[in-house]
Amino acid sequence: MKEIVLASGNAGKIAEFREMLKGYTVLTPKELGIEFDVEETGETFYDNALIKARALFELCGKPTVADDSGLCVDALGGAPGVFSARYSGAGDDANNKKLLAALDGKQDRRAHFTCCIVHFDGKNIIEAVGNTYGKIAFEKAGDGGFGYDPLFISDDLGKTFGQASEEEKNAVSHRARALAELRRKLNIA
Ligand code: ITT
Repeated sequence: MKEIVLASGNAGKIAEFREMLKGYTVLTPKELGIEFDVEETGETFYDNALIKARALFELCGKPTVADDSGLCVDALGGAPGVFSARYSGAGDDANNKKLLAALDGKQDRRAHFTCCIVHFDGKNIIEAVGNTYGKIAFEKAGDGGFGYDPLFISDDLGKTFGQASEEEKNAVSHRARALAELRRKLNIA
């Protein structure tokens, strides 16, 4: 089987990539004994995913795959965007509070999650993008998922990602959609 190295230590992401990339052996830097911690200094999701995929390729010499994702809120000009993880500087709870404060009094609550995946084999770059659309709630609902999930009311599900089961979220999520596009581009049946 072809090997591919995933630039992440996030257990949930690793499981999702393994599930979606059947026919590939998905390895992690940790499994290869590689310390991998790259600063995401890019201005776009694509830049950050490419920075991670290239840096990991330099370290392991095998084809790599990396992703970057985040929440883009229309009324905030697309913020927090690439800064989603670092929005408040103090973790998920504080990020959600900061988002609610930023939208205080605003009626336009439209938002989307984006995920950009880059596959790099030392020569060619393959990019795959997935989006999922919804609205930012006025207060948190549900405690499933992570990050902004309790505030994101999915248009597809009619409830927040925090209220959704893992299967429900994975059926419509930005990451699952980007992975589906990557499968198509890699010709995985
Ligand atoms: P890596 O180690 O793989 O980089 P990460 O948690 O930093 O893991 P991302 O950079 O892809 O992952 O995610 C950036 C942030 O965007 C993440 O910390 C959340 O705040 C937000 N985010 C991304 N996908 C999300 C989702 O499905 N649900 C809720 N929040 C999400």
